[in-house]
Amino acid sequence: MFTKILIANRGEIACRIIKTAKAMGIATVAVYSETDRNALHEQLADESVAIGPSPSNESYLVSNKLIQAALDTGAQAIHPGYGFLSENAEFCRLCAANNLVFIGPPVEAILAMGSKSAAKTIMADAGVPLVPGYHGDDQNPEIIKQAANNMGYPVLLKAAAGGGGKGMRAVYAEGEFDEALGAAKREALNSFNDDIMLVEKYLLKPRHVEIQVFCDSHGNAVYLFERDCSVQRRHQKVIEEAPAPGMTDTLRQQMGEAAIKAALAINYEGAGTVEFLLDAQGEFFFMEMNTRLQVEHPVTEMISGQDLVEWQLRVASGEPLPCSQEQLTINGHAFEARIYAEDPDHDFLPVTGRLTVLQPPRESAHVRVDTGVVEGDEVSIYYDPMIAKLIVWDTDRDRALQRLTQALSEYRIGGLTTNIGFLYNLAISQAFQNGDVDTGYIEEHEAEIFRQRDRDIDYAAPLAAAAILKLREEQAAINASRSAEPNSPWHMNNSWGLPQPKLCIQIQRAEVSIVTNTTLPDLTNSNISITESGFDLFTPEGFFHCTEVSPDLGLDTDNTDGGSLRAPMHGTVVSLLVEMGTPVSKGDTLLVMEAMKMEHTIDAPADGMVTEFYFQPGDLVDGGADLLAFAGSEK
Ligand code: MV4
Repeated sequence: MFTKILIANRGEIACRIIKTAKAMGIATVAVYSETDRNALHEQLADESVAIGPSPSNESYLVSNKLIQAALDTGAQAIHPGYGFLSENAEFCRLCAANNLVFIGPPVEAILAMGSKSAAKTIMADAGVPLVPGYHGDDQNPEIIKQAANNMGYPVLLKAAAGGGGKGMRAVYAEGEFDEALGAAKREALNSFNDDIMLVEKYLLKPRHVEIQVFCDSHGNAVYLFERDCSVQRRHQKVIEEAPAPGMTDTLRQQMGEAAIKAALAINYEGAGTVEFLLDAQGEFFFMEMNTRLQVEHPVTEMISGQDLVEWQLRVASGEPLPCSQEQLTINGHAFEARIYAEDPDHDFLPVTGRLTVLQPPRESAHVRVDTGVVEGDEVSIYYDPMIAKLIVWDTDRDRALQRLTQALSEYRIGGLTTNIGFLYNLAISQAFQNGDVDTGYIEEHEAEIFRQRDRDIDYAAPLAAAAILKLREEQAAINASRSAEPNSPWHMNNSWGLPQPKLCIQIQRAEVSIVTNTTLPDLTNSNISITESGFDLFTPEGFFHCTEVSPDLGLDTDNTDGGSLRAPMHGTVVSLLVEMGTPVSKGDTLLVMEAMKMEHTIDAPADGMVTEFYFQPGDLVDGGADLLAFAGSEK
């Protein structure tokens, strides 16, 4: 076994690999870019080496820097993780040339899977089922079209060098064929500098079911069952699970054996994933093979009880596989949800910024969080904005799904927008609960997942009001217990608990006002998490982001020519962001407060100016206290 390895990656996967290496007594070397100087992976490793500027193509993608770092530190092997150089044949060769073990497959296996056409030819010869189609060398457009006509429409054109849906075009009739082929070829040439095309029968709403395989250098091969990754958005996986819903023992065995055939056909070694499309009739077809450890490997670990990184290290160092096929069994059900800094309400644009609050749910036998960041870290523009992978396990799918929704509702992230509410809405949607998933799932259930309709706001408003009252009660209790200490600075009057006839709440993008002396619903089946800009409400009907707006100012925007702005809760004034008497615009941040470790901003309710600040930075203020006097400008 190796005594020292270098991890040529960052973030959660680098941390994941370090964890297993540590447990096996193997020393670890991390590499880090400028931005990652104090990143978690750099801190967790025994040693670390700086590899240059933040952009990946000047650091994590520069083969020579990584090889040099390994040679300088005396590492015997390099684990590439996923992404970056993990499927780069040149890097794999360079490792060998420098007497470093590449913890991954032989270079020939990477090359064999690099072209979809070549891969299909190999798989056909090995007897692995393929989607009917044409993947020949003759690229004469008439030949490709004839193949399409023969199998019948719709067909799917794919770039041989493609991936992630690029250079892919569906064609529904012969009349559209020539134009579609031209467009797909141009896109492929632009993206991959290669316009070799193949054509396949277009399967409607197939499922994406992939098999985890493992091979050693002694000719042994096993499959560690399947993962269902059908729930995707623009070819990005969103929630993965194992085993696949509805999978039978027979089909599992057939797919597992086909995957092993695929791996043996290319003399595979190490961890690999064979992706299949599974149609509604239970027929499956080879799609591609990924020659790396995948992002979603934890769901396989949870149901098999095996540590796949440990398997990789053993196999790469020449040991046989730790288990035979007969020794491997499935125990329970697991889900993985990918938590991203992105904005589902703005086309999932990546979001950058500081993670001012980062409190994952407590880890247990049921909940695992794989992450590479801690509270206070920055999600930068340079890398994938994934914050964490939330992995849950239980004895069956229903229970595991319950664990998932519970854990999502406990996850607290402040400082930037995340997809947690979206994941929650997805996880509670009826068809997902039923295990009725396919690759069209998110598009098909968009209305249910992006619930922002009036009906939902009407449902959420009384719950949000009840949540605000509950939060106030909790705050009052905290204040009361602090007041018990003599000379406590918290020993002040406060306005919590005073009857308030009306609450004004912004829910998602709607503003509503609620009379609170009516009976409000109970919150037993809902969860609340406080964020910087209000609170997140997780209900059995969906996720809602809520903010209490001041009844003085919130809805009645005409009433902005005078008055004051109040502290949303008991806390400390952090900073004053504008000068008294200086004109500001509506929405400008005037003051920042901190309460219960969370920052709250007080924004200008209209164009105008602050005429007086009543507090200075560092001052403690009561909830409801007037913070400043504001004068709106004349219209
Ligand atoms: C297909 C298909 C239907 N029929 N091939 C998408 C990316 C690329 N890796 C292959 N993909 C597909 N190939 C045939 N013959 C549907 C898809 C597809 C898809 C596959 C897996 C997961 C999500 C997907 C989303 C849209 C389309």
